[in-house]
Amino acid sequence: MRRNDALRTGLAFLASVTLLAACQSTTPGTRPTLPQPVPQPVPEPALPQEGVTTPRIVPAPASLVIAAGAPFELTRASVIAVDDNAEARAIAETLAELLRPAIGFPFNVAGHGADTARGSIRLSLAADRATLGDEGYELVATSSNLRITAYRPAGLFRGIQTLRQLLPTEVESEIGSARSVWAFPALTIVDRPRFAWRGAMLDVARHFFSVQEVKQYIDVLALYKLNVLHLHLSDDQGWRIEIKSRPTLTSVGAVTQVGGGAGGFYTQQDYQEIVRYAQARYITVVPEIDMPGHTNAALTAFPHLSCSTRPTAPFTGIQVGWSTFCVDKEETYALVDDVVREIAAITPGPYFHMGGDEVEALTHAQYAGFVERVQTIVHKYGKKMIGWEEITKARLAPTTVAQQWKSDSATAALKYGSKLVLSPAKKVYLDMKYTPGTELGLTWAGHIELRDAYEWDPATYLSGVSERHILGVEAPLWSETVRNITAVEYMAMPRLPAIAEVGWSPQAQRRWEDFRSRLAAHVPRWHFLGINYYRSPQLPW
Ligand code: NGO
Repeated sequence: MRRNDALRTGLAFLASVTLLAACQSTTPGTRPTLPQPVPQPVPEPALPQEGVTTPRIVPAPASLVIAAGAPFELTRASVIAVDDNAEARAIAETLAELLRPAIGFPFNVAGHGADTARGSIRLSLAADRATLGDEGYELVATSSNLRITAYRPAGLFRGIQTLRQLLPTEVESEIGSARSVWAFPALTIVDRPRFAWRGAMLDVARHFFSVQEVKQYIDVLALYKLNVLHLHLSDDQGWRIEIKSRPTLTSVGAVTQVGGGAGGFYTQQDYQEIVRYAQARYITVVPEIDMPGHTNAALTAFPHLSCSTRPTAPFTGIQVGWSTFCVDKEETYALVDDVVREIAAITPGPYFHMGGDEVEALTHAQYAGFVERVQTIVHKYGKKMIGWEEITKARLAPTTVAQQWKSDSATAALKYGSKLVLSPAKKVYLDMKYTPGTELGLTWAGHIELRDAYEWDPATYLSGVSERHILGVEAPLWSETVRNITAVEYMAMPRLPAIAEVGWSPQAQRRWEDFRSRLAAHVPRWHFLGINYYRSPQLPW
């Protein structure tokens, strides 16, 4: 039968909805039977058949033009041809591993010169495509083949996420799908991110998350082209990373968490495993050691460095602002030096996050002096510093980044030539409840439904702060009420893809109505991937 080239928006959407109806979102808190959803055969639309899916890409590409002519279709003979470049080849293998289980075709990875059959995929690095930037790519699909071109390997990796989303959702299944046609319209996409920093923060201090759980979160970040994983590695309730020169930080400081559970910590080897897993997905890990406040766990190991208003003891509550290092003691800086040195040595990314938020027990001068000394230590170990917006009380280096979260105080960073990462709590704090009825989460910054997380423009959010001052956006997920990865996903999905689009897509391209219908088509994908989510009434189910 000849293929009808017209887009079948309605039919593709109908197929998604049918699949959706067969599944239910899971309540947070436990991970019951979700991880291996039973792939439901998607009923093929009656007429015209074909199974050519409509592009529903999140984040929206900078430019997408559907071409006339027959669709692109994968075939049993499709190969993945790739440049003679180790990184590009690894990306090609990643793509082949994604496609094989569901589709069942061999998808051999071949050299660039390979004589590629119809339906083949070619991944190329092009030195003359600098305009695509580090993460941009061009994807051209025709009835004969598909080509992804990038200037850097990261661009190829982002490009294969787009390809993944162009294919029917069953591509995410780990077992063979009944689908016979794997096709989407001929098109050209030219895409690159709006902001260089598109992050997600996970608080592993209030509740500890295993390496496996962090990897699961990284998988979600990768699908939505996020490129920074900020790990909040210490707080009053727990110190979560091994420091070999200071073993008591973990033997004493990691033993509990909010609510009194067992806590835990990453060995340096564990941390490096997370870093490598993220790196393979072109995601930079930014480690945070929060100081001088939020340090009770460290102070249980080094009580003589405590200038807190209450005695140090394991803390399992959620009150903030009361703990602090003695910033006037030299020994404090020796501890900070050891910590920064060891973490910097196992962190390939350029940043070290010093926290710096919510210090109520120090004077302005004491606080600013501390931040400036930590900044010097961070530089000594070859990293740039980032800290929460309070650090703008200190004299910052131009390379230091201030992370806005609650007010416009971050704008003080601009006078030092520093840039901002925007994490406005009212928009992107993933620990805020969606509605008053949400079981998990806090409410101090309000309720954040999907639309709230989506409808804002970083370039107009703070007066006096324009696009060029902004390095990017980041969605923190504080874990006072969030105990495991299923609960993390419940709070992150569907808001995290919304924030990913805020960070990636040109503002002029973003429309709420369009976004919500694109995102709704992703939900069956989450079912296949075993990703939990909140069933927002704002999505067209
Ligand atoms: C604040 C606070 C955190 C809390 C969080 C809860 C910042 C930067 N400091 O954000 O310690 O966990 O709110 O929403």
